[in-house]
Amino acid sequence: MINASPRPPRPQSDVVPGPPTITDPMLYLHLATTAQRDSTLAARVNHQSGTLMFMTRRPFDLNTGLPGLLGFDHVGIAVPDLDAAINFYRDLLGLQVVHREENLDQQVAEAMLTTGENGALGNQLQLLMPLAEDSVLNRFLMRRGSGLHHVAYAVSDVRSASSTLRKCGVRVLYDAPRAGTRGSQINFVHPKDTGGVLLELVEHAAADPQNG
Ligand code: V0V
Ligand code: CO
Repeated sequence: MINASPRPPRPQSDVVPGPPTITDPMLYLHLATTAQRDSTLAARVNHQSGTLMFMTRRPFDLNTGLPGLLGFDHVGIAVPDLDAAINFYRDLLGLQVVHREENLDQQVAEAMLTTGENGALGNQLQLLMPLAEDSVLNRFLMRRGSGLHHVAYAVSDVRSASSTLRKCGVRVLYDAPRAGTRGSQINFVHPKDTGGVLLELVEHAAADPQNG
């Protein structure tokens, strides 16, 4: 029999604090079962991580998903040696480099690769190498080793998408979008609020030939 733990308070305002991690297994079980019963409960329980995710105070108001979401954009992979990683994907899969850039704001050197035929939106691999020891990417490599770093989604308006997601209670990292690849504007959602994968929002520059 599960102890009747107090129900979590419903978020009252648009600004919802970051998700607490549930360490009490009984509370976790209670929340999981309550969330299953009560479809209007503004909380979701991530069964894998035990993290309570306040996904939104009005999850069903969004209904059709994130307005302005255009599709997948790229998958980002953290690597310690960019040229070695490019050669690896070129030799193994025949991927082609369509763009290279150093982003000093993000402190990364990056290469965009595609399968060739359909080089546009949604079909790109972004290889990222840190440019500085104290960069977030180097911290990631030191802590977790090379591997999947983020999944990026193209949106028509990154400010509006960020604002909507913020209202849904996830931590959007920047108050204002920052410079991304090929003149795009980007923002991120914290991986601890998405089940473990850093989520990037990309609004492509209007002049970008790869834009759609
Ligand atoms: C950190 N963690 C991650 C993660 N980075 N988990 C999944 N995916 C990632 N990428 C985990 C980490 O293992 C810890 O979990 C926890 O989050 C906190 O780690 P931390 O070391 O304290 O975190 P920080 O200080 O490194 O910050 C993490 C965030 C940081 C996400 C806030 O990476 C960030 O600001 N990212 C946004 C900028 C960015 O990533 N730029 C590079 C891509 P445990 O171990 O405690 O469980 S630039 C790009 O994509 C561009 C330019 C583009 O596409 O145009
Ligand atoms: Co990216």
